[in-house]
Amino acid sequence: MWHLYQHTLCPFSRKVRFLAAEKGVTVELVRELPWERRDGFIELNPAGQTPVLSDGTLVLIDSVAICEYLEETVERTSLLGSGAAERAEQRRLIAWFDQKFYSEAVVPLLSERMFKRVVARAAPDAGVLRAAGRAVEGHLDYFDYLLERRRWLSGPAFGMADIAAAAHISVADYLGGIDWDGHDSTRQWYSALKSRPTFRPMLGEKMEGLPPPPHYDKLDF
Ligand SMILES: N[C@@H](CCC(=O)N[C@@H](CS)C(=O)NCC(=O)O)C(=O)O
Repeated sequence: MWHLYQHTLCPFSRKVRFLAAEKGVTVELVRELPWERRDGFIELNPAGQTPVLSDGTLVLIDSVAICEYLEETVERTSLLGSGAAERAEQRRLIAWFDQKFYSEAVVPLLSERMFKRVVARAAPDAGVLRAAGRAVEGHLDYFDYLLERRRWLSGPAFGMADIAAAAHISVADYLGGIDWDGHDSTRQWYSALKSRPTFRPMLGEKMEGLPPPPHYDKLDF
């Protein structure tokens, strides 16, 4: 049995959970708060980061490595695409979310709205939140541009780029960081993702002391 050490507002954990569900792989969730640096967790992953996937013998670390492991070992429709060019485009967009969207939008939101409220008990910095809002707006404009030309983010087929995107966007949305007005193409695409039975369970989870905005788990938002 696979155990996934994860945190509900960690986008990398959400990406692995969504992908595992799409692949039909059952994982038992272990709640891990990385900032607590629990000894047993540091032994498992010296980097102290979620997610970690382990079956008790094999320990897989880093969401990209875990997703590619599941892609290579589970016989199901490929979520990376069939040709080299398709896979390159999927990987470009996965990196976009894991690096660019994460650092410009998710990190400031997590730090100001989650960490400061739940852990540090400090007031959020309005300037940091404003800059994150501007960054999100620029990203949404780009996703609209792509989705006006493609059915899914990387092309005609649903794939790992959509999974990575939904993981990061859902965390930003939970933290009230997304203004959907004027972004109908991205909103339509995200609504289709929200309705997938493999993704919906995550939208029902709440972090104690930090409720999401009312539209967060609605299909019509
Ligand atoms: N490249 C890693 C990034 C994982 C990551 O940054 N996880 C965050 C939580 S979302 C974390 O554990 N941060 C704690 C730390 O870096 O010490 C992956 O894709 O899994």
